[in-house]
Amino acid sequence: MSVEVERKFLCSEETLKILEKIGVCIGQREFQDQYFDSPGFELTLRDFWLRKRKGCWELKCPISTGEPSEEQSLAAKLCTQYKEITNLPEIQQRVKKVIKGTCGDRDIETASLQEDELWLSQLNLVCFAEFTTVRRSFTVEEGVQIDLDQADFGYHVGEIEVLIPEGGDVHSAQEKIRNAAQKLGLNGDERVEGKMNVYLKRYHPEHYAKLLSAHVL
Ligand code: V4E
Repeated sequence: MSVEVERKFLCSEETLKILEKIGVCIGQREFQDQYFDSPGFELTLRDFWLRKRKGCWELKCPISTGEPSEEQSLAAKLCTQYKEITNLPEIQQRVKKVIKGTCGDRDIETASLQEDELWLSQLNLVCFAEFTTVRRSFTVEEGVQIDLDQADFGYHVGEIEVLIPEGGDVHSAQEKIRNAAQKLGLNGDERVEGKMNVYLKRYHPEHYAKLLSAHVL
């Protein structure tokens, strides 16, 4: 299990030029994401994000990093960190725990052996967002990846990402991200919206409003 620490940024022409100069392009790929939740948004209102991408399941779970120190506070404010679970039975158990009591009588371990539709319907999960992304990836130093995403609903966003093991040093990951951002000439001090923020605001404003009220987005 790993923890993804990342900072999003808006990639100007200038930033792209710097990235193409100092970064190493490690490829381009296209993928479709489908996100799932219960009709009452029990997962996303708790900041859990269940996704299927290229046939693989992933659950992003919130982690607490405690109070940031004074000097780290801006780096911390600009970054998000989520634990990523990719093992399907573990995802099912975790989801079941989060949405307690809504999964009926059947055993989820049995469900894990069945088609996706079965466990999704047992847990009353439906797809609430579906979009395709073209992603160009770069590295600027070992362990720091930069993704430039172009979503099919017309939103472009960049991400600086560091993966650490669970329980690893989140603050040093934030520091690496801060250094990479400096190299790219990024000096904004506001959080940049992710693809999901823009998607929900545009296509599911009620869901978006609930997440804003719950301080998830
Ligand atoms: C965690 C999260 C969501 C799930 C999608 O996460 P994100 O990293 O934006 O997507 P993507 O495609 O880059 O995934 P990757 O390929 O890196 O695994 S949707 C909303 N959140 C929460 C969230 C937040 N509160 N604030 C910001 C700036 N981003 C995400």
